[in-house]
Amino acid sequence: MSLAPAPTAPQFPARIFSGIQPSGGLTLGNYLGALKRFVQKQDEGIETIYCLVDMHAITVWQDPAKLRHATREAAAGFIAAGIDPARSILFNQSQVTAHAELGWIFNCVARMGWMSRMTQFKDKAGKNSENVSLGLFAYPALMAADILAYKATHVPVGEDQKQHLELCRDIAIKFNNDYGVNFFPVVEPVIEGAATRVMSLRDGTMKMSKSDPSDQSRINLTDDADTISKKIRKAKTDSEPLPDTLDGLKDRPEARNLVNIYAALSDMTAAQVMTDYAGAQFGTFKPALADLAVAKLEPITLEMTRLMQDPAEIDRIIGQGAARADAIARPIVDEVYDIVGMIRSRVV
Ligand code: AQP
Repeated sequence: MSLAPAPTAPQFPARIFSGIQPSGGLTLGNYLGALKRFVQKQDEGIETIYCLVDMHAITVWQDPAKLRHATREAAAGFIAAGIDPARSILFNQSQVTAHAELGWIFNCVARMGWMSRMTQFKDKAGKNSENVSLGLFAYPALMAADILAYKATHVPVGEDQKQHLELCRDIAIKFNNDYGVNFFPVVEPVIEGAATRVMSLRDGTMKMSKSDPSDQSRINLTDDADTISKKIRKAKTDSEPLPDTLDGLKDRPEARNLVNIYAALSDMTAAQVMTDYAGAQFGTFKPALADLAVAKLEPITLEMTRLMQDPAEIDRIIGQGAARADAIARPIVDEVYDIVGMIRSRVV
């Protein structure tokens, strides 16, 4: 699929940036909403930069040993899913200081009112908003820095990140206006596919999430074939057969979710799945979905396990990616300092 031009093109050539938090193991939601599409973009030959956003992960408490493990495991997940570190830049955020530096400048561009409207902050903070970290509140400004430190033009994400990308656009526009420049592109979200919002297997109205306390709510990319099958067979559904058309799934979120997952895994549309399974009971549909999920995910899981046996090699790959990312971001952020009026005269 070709990319819609960013509004400020052609000054900004197409460049893709996206990231995933190593705040736990990767889920089927991360795979279908993000990773699978990251690989498609790479294979279309567009310049692709993918980041394990460890600085975002610590906006909520992370045990240091688990964070290190999750970062390596996520890198292994990217590679096992088809990201080629020679063609895409793959690295962890904290190794490229441009992110934190530009993040601070964007903290001074973004407005409190904008940030207060972010639904993900409200969801994650819940009733506890006085007690969560300042970083969790500022998260979308750092996310804008992640993207704009590379002047990325397109950002493939799941549906849940749409509001953060709108804020990224607002930050770019305000920076350009405040300083009278056309420096940052106004990014285009790329939200495509049949599963832009994979829902929990226990509650079709909640997003499948790596931090959901119930492991039964999600499929982890580290789950073995048996576990994947069991989770799908036990997924919450109603007792009606599948209808003939998508319209018939309107008030059946759990059924709709399983159809979407089937469609995304098999590269079909949800409407095509309905045609194939019209009238089918879940006793038929769930085993078919379980077989499909195992066929698609098991090779990834096995390759992740193999890669995780050599953590030093993973560190080497993301270290090399960080050096390549830094070479792009450093001059951009240095130019930002200049635009903002900061003196850069340190003797090196
Ligand atoms: N359920 C989902 N369906 C579709 N896409 C999803 N993504 C995440 N969950 C789903 C997409 O994966 C990318 C990386 O997301 P993230 O891990 O950085 O943050 P998140 O969206 O907050 O994911 P989680 O699993 O819910 O993490 P926690 O529990 O740590 O907050 C994004 O493109 C996202 O859209």
